[in-house]
Amino acid sequence: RAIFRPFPSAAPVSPSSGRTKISVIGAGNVGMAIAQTILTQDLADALALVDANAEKLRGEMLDLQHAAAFLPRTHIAASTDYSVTAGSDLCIITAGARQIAGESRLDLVQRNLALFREIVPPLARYSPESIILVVSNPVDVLTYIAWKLSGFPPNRVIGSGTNLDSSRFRSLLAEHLEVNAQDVQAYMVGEHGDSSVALWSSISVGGVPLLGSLEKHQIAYEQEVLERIRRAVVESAYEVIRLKGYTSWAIGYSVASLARSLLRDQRRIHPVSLLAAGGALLPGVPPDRYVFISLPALLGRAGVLGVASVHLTDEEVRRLHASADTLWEIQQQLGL
Ligand code: 6V0
Repeated sequence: RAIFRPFPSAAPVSPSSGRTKISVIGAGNVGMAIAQTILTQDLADALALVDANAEKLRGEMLDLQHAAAFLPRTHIAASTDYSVTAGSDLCIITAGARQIAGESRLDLVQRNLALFREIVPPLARYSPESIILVVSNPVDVLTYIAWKLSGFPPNRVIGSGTNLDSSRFRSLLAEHLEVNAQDVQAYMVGEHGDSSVALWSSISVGGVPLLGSLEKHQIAYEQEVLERIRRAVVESAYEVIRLKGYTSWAIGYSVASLARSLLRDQRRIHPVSLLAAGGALLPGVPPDRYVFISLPALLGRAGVLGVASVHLTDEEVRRLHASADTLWEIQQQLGL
């Protein structure tokens, strides 16, 4: 069985000028954590920031510019006008309306759809060759919306999806096993957030498959312990929000690692939200159901290059289908 399933229309991207430009839309907590991680990790020659709040935006730009003496040289610009993003290689969208108490998920999506109608078309016009990376929530539906509004091929529209959930998963497993999280391979897939699916069979530590090794050495493991870790991953976001009001650092590093894999053609595997249904990637989902959901993807300069042929249990497939159905139903009501 092939390791990767090819992704539709992974057309090569025409070579850029050699200078790398990243735009971040939304200079809030998340956008600025991403911007600062991109700067410290030397991932771009030019960084453009866009936000609807002109004063806050200028303040954030100046504050970053004043750190120039401590950072790799990057041209930083900011404007409420999208012309500042022209010629971007990567456009990261973090702007989003926050959920109001009592508001349904659909209402939130509708408000963010209105926002994305202002954001995505000018981004696509000013940077027709770029990759769009959506971070705003609910990320899977908004990635679908960005795909529809941009007219870009699916390999160039990605949602940060369960990349962050997976890094939380790895860090909790590493803590449990007392090893470095960088040596733990583990994926969460599906819908970002509460319904994400932990792929237990994918976990390996230093190349040793975890469940297989426990079984071989007849070490009993409680299904309950595994479920507790999965729940802790889901609850960890709520805990951070309860404690500090928002999440920022982990999503900043998580998105910067995606930016590196994409722009430096690293061909690393990240679970990201991609056009998974409406094709052969989620067997059993009708081909005309276009849903963005996270699967482990091979990322490079052209965006999504392929999708890992992961083994899914019947229960995992059932849960992915349930998420795909929910997302599809929401999308049907958007009138896009
Ligand atoms: P925030 O601090 O409120 O920032 C949002 C920013 O968007 C503000 O600065 C607004 O001024 C700006 N904005 C609003 N409307 C527009 C517009 N039309 N054009 C340009 N800018 C606009 O929110 P925060 O930064 O904390 O979160 C941003 C989004 O990221 C939210 O949707 C979060 O739910 C989402 N997150 C997604 C994560 C993921 O893993 N995908 C993780 C964390 C947060």
